[in-house]
Amino acid sequence: MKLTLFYAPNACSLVPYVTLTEAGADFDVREVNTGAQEQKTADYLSINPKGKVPVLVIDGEPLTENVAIQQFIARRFPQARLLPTEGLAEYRAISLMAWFASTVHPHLTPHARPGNYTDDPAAHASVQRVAKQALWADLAIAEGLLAGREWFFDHFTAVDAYFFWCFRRAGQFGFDLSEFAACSAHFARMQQRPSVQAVNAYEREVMARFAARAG
Ligand SMILES: N[C@@H](CCC(=O)N[C@@H](CS)C(=O)NCC(=O)O)C(=O)O
Repeated sequence: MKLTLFYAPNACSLVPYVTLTEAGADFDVREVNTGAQEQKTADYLSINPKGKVPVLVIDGEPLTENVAIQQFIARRFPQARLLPTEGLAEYRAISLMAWFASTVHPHLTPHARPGNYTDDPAAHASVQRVAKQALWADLAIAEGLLAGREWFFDHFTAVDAYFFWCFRRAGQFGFDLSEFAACSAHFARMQQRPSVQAVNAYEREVMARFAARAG
């Protein structure tokens, strides 16, 4: 099986990068420079008409949406135990990932791209203020779920990889996240994992390549 991940630095394509690495999967990476709008080119849109990363191309067939990609990886590499498979836990894992995708992620994007939410530049600060309040409510829920636990389930899963990206992205906007002690401890635990160290190093390389190309 040939796997190719379309990946952009800082973006949520980090999620399947970490999960594929945790799975021990053999995969290629195609770097997408979203700063240069490569995701909106005709070539890219022919792979993903949504013009977003990630895409995981599986034997030539594109699969989009982190919720689906994470489940694909977990089922394809069962020995890595990347999602619970028993009882309600299986569905609670999907429920959490759906929440990250449908709610938490949209409360992050306005801090990078307020223009996606209003065509009035004077309203950017207001959009960001409201998104931050909503993000804080999300993080308070995650804090409750992680309190006293190492991982969302009884061992590391793809859900942890996904939440790691959400929390990392929030930190990249310069927010002080220290009040979320359990989330911060989860983040620190994730930073120790070789998969995360690999993606951090790879991200630095890609960003340096893009910067060199931009001159
Ligand atoms: N619902 C999608 C979200 C994908 C998404 O929004 N990706 C962002 C990066 S985090 C992107 O490609 N943005 C580029 C753009 O909007 O032009 C998923 O979970 O896979």
